[in-house]
Amino acid sequence: MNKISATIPLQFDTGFSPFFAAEFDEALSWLAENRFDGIEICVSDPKRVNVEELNNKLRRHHLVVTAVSTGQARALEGISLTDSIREVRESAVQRLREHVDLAAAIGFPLVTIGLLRGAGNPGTKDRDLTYLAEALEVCAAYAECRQVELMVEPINRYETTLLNTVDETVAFLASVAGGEQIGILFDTFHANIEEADICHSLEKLGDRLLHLHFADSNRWLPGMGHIDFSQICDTLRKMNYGGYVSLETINMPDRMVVRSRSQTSLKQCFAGMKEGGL
Ligand code: LER
Ligand code: MN
Repeated sequence: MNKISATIPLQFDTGFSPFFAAEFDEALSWLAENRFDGIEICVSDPKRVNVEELNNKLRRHHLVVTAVSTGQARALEGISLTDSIREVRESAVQRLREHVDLAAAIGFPLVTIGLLRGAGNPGTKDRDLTYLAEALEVCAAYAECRQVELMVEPINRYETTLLNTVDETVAFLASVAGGEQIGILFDTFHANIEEADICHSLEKLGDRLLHLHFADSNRWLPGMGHIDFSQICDTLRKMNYGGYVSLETINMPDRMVVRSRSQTSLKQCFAGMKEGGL
């Protein structure tokens, strides 16, 4: 089995976690009790994080931060890397720099570029991608100096017009100065909508794959929809994937079920593999 992690909000609530931000300490105990190795934290404003307190809590629970999720800044404040207003784009780039600084202070987790890139607009796609390339160029250079790795998450067409598939994302990053240093975060929920063959897309990524979000076809826990996770886990083993598998599901049927079934859900994904264990 790969190392496992789950999304937990640090400052503001998210629909992708069975814990509210105010329950952060309870979430850490739950992760430790359920033998998670790490935590993916949703952070909207990194400057307001008490780094010392966070590091102490993580140490007490023997947890590492696997990734810093950045999309809340757009959801809550409306900033994005592709906004039509230059000052707004600049504030999104500045925010991403602050996420990188936070990562450098809490053990160098990966930093996600998900919905902070914006939802895009079919009519302005070329312009939006130019803005995104300009922003990523600045952020990639900043992250490299601080030894922090960035990763772009292909996201399905109903949430953004920008970078829906693995192929599109890899080709786009090849056109960005410094883009070869940016990895890929692969979310099985998005991939189930956009990829012709989930396992083939994973294989093509090879070492470019830095992190995974696990959610089923309906975004419930793995095993509660129709994605074949045993095939995915088998592919990860063949790829010698050494990164984390992180749960990012909605709270269905309700958050107490998500809490009580998370560990079993992940175990079953890996137990279903055809050849041995990870
Ligand atoms: C959004 O759909 C998602 O999957 C998140 O990981 C991105 O912020
Ligand atoms: Mn995701």
